[in-house]
Amino acid sequence: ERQLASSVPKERRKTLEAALSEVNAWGFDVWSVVDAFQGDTLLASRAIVDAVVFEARGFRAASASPILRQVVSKMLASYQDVPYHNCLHGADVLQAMHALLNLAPTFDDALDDDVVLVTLLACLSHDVGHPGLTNNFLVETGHELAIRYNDASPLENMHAAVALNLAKPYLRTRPSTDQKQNRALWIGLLLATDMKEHSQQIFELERALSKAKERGTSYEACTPEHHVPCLKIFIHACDISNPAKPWPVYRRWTALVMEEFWRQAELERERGLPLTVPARDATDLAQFQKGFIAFIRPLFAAADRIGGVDMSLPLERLDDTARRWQSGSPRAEAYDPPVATEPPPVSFQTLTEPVALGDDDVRE
Ligand code: 8BR
Ligand code: ZN
Ligand code: ZN
Repeated sequence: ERQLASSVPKERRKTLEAALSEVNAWGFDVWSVVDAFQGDTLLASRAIVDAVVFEARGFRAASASPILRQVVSKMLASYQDVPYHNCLHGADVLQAMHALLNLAPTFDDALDDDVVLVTLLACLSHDVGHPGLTNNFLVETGHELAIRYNDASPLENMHAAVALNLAKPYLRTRPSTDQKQNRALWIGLLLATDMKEHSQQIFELERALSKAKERGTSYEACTPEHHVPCLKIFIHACDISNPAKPWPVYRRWTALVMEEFWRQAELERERGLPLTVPARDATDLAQFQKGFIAFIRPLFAAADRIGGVDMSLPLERLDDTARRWQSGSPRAEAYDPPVATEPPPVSFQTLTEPVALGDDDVRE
């Protein structure tokens, strides 16, 4: 099955097999797969997606399989080559979703196969075309994406539009009522990855949890009406789950997320804009990460209170990560980020029907 393994030198094949054998676990190390492919993130991402979707989840039996493979390839290829928001992040969120569903087996079993597959593909595609710049930057600079989406979550709207366009060949293999439902689910999941919705998502979940408690019951993931709300919580949790992963895995993601921020800060500086992200020469990494972890922890804690969902492992990891920053040791263990080469592209051309807005991406 693993044709990909043929592109890996023999001496690294064992390492790859060993790494992929952990693909069902929350502590899965994406970086060992990347290392086996000698840094080729596209090949590594393909291998991870294949291991989850076609092997662990067994979707190869689906009659749509060749179409599905093609859709997966196009999604991976539609990511840009930016430090953090590249195809590996998409594959990572897909694997995290698979692992989180494994930690919620009754919920997993209650979901239709169709829903699980759409959810995994939504994870894979949730940041397609990401230019490595924040919504805030796109809006402040009048980027073509901000113009197209009227300053309203331009990234997430673009991810959803591009992803659903690429998904058409797969969706068409389904009966027409499923097509509509699948499309709605996919869009809903992608828009739920908007950080702007973070606090509202927690607020609504906590309200649902306490309402159930007042009634003397618990809020159960398996209840059919709760499937979609829970999947939205799950995709958002997976999207920001790096600090809830083992330290060495988290540390490499953090180097990349910071590199992307630093490049944006350089662009902001060049344009004389106020800095909205930390600058390379002025980042208190421990402080920044502790702040981020404190911000995201309530989501994992609330999700843990959903009946049929076990967030204790992610929560333990999250607390472990926070403790490591607290104790001040991380500097010694710091992962050296890759040296900055080129700034990220500021233009965007993946959409099939670009809006004619003139040649300038960005107002000077
Ligand atoms: P996206 O991946 O959909 O962009 O949303 C998650 C956001 O959370 C990232 O853009 C990034 O701003 C933030 N984030 C993540 Br993920 N990990 C982070 C980290 N270790 N430190 C700070 N921010 C982080
Ligand atoms: Zn995103
Ligand atoms: Zn993301």
